[in-house]
Amino acid sequence: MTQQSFLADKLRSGTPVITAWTLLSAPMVPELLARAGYEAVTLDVQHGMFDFETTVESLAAIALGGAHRIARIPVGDNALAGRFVDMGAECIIAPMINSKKEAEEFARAIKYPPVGERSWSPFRAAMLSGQTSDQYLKNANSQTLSLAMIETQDAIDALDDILSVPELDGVFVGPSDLSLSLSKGTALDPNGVGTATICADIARRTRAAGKIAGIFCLNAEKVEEGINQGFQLLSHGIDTIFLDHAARAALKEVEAVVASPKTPGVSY
Ligand code: 3PY
Ligand code: MG
Repeated sequence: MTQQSFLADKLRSGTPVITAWTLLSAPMVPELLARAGYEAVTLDVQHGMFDFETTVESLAAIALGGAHRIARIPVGDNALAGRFVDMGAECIIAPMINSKKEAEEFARAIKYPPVGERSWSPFRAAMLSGQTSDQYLKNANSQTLSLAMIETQDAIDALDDILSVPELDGVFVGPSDLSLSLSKGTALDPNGVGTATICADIARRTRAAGKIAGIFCLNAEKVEEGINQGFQLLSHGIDTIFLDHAARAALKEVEAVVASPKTPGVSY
């Protein structure tokens, strides 16, 4: 199977891409989200339940479902970033990048020389992208995206430096941690107006630097707002929240039917 399109090309062309976001580590969940029509699926290895094996299986399951493959690594785990791109992730999101040095170290871990120091053995990645090793080597640095999460006051203070790193493809905003950091731990306010204003400024500066801007969104309204602010990669919801909401709605529906049946019940 040859991969028809690449996330990097879509994002660089400016087209917004919406990614589902998954914490549950059963590979069928990301496949189901991909088959539901999400253009990309993000495996959250920072806060989710994934280990290396379930991440590997889930990357293949996303490909089977026809979506683009993204993984978020745990804080500072650049070695894992290298392993995930070897296993076929098209994009790595690195949390809590607070300085130019951290951005450089992260981005260089997933780019081949002379751009970075990625080590060679992309057997699975080449397979999933439908390329020979030679083709993969030729295309990997431009097709494999490094996005640094901006989610602290330190990151905002260092934003111009972070954006000046040539190996870095873009940033991804974490509004929850950002609001916590900006309020010195007193307010978790990912959807607040103050947080949105700062997010808009990050998008503007990132696009002006010629890089990709992404953001974590908890609902459709925030996705719309993010697109209007210039963000190109936008997450939508979380699988655990989807399941929780769907289960509650389904239970409410069945309880209403049981409480006032349209047809007389059978008595035994
Ligand atoms: C944040 O909002 O801080 C995130 O990292 C999203 O998961
Ligand atoms: Mg965060």
